[in-house]
Amino acid sequence: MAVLDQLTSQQAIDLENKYGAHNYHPLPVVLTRGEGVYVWDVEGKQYYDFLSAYSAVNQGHCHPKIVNAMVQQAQTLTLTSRAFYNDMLGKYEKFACEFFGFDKLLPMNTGAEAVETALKLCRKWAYEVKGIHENEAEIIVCENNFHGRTTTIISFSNDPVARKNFGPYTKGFIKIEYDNLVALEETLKNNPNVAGFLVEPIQGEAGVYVPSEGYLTKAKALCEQYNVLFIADEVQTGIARTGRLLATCGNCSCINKNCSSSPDVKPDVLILGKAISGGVYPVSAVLANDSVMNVIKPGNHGSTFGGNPVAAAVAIAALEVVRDEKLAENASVLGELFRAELNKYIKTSKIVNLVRGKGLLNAIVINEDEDSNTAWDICLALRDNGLLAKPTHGNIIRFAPPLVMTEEQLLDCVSIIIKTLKQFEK
Ligand code: IF1
Repeated sequence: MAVLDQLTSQQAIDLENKYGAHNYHPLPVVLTRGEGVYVWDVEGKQYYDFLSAYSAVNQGHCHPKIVNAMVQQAQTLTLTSRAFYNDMLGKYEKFACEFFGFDKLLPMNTGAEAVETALKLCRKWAYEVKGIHENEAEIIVCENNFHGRTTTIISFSNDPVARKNFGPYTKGFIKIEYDNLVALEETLKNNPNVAGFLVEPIQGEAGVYVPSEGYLTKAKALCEQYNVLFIADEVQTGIARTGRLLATCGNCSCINKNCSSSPDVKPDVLILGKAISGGVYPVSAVLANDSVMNVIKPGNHGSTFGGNPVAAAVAIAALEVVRDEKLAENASVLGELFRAELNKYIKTSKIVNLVRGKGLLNAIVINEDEDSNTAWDICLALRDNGLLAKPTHGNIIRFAPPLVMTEEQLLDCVSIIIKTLKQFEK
């Protein structure tokens, strides 16, 4: 079989099965092309993408402006390493710092690397600024978190599938219940060695859990009171997905002047990935102000590819698209519409219990056990009806379309979803 031969879906699946490590269980659909909110499989069938590569493709597939920035830069200079300067990185750092309202940015490639970077930054700050004794810093994390796949990150996961038999685990983390301010305050009060609180503004993998109103604001205030860094993992929630530039973004100094949230929840450390590149290239970043970021000195941390000129050009273009196409506003409006339409259906449904989420990060909860196959079977039927989504747990389906969707397309998707759910009503 020549590399350029067009494979059938089954051939592509067989190849992955035989030659690829079995670290995923993909929905059986083989995609070959994407444009905006649509993807096509190798047999030519068109689908709405309702996953957006886990919220990486917020700007839509193959956005011409972002792809063009990548191609132009790829033809000019791709990689210098940080051993030398390049003429794109500084431009990007300035752009992103002004965009999100921080003093400095540290560039990495994947979300997990950016989380690792934030953890290292937090520990170093604890020893050199806060004055915690070396090797004694603790970082508070939440139950059911998802922050990536590295050895340290899975050390504080409580998903047995992600964690079992990968020990010994990294120490220095205290796990508390998500959305529980009492637990946070108790932990802060009883542990003078706490350096940071790492939190997802909405828990994605856990099943799109939106915390109570005011949780993030109060958690941030508690962190300030105890001189602890509030570290927001916005890898999935960030960059317009939840209807604002950031899910933690209140009246901060960022460019999104239309934020509707009243209180200011500005993280001390902001972690971004996925959509910062519109899904065309692995780009991630940690942002912080000088008082924190300046603990990092030459040689302390880095990456061959982090901050490369292609990543920089791509990220500037991807953020410009978010701003110019008003994706946060669109996500907010379409998200309200999506939940309203599904709520109408749910009133009379026996199979769906509820829809929850913010902006265009939503999930429906199926009236079944966690270990049932119903969510998977619904996703197969959605696929057959022209819409791609993925279950998280056996009874939850995540819905996260690209944010460039129009109202007409969204209503079309709602009708596909409802038509499909009807097939499962008992
Ligand atoms: C997988 C979920 C999404 C993330 C948050 C860091 C990272 C992620 C909040 C790491 C990554 C992904 C990775 C993907 C599945 C996935 C996921 F289902 F697990 F929850 F998005 F919904 N922080 N999330 O969500 O970023 O290193 O992957 O670039 O690992 O299978 P990464």
